[in-house]
Amino acid sequence: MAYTLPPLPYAYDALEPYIDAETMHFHHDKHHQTYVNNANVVVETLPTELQNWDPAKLLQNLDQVPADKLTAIKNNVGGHVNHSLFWELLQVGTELKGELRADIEKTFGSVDAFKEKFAAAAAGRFGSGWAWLVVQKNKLAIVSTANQDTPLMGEKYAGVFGTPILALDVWEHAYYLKYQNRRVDYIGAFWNVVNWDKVAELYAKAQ
Ligand code: MN3
Repeated sequence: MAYTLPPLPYAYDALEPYIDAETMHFHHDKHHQTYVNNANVVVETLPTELQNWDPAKLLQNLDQVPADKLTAIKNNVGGHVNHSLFWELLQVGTELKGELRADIEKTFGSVDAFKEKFAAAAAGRFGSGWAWLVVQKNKLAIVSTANQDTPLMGEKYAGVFGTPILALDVWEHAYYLKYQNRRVDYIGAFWNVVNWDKVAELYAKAQ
């Protein structure tokens, strides 16, 4: 059961001017497609049962993956799952509200304090990786991972755990065309394109 590249759930220019259409074309059509292609090459070499699993389930059960395939699975299945989630988390014009807003205020002190802490995790991730808002045992937490690791992989493999409900890709390929080396500006712009409706949906599911 080969993985396929999911189409973007909106037009390439839907996130302008915060994330430009050219970046979205390269990021989705080239980078994500490459993760899908490379994931399919390595998944084909796994035991048949694992080949039929949902890719997220595979990342949650890395103990089952043969050691010599582990890095390729983490990088490429991780890349596929992370980007598939990331596209869905972006949209202009939604609002943080309801239970999720209340929990963010309770956990981090205020929405601004939450954004500051998340931005610091994203800016402080050395090299390539991701910043995450996760649900850990019914509590919100901010974590970051290297490369294409995801909290879904668990502490043993990603250094952190939890169910992702918000993600920010801080690989240079996510921002370099528009922002060059200014990762902090990209992170600032990100708050204009967070799909809070999707975050709230994932938050409800993760309880
Ligand atoms: Mn990326």
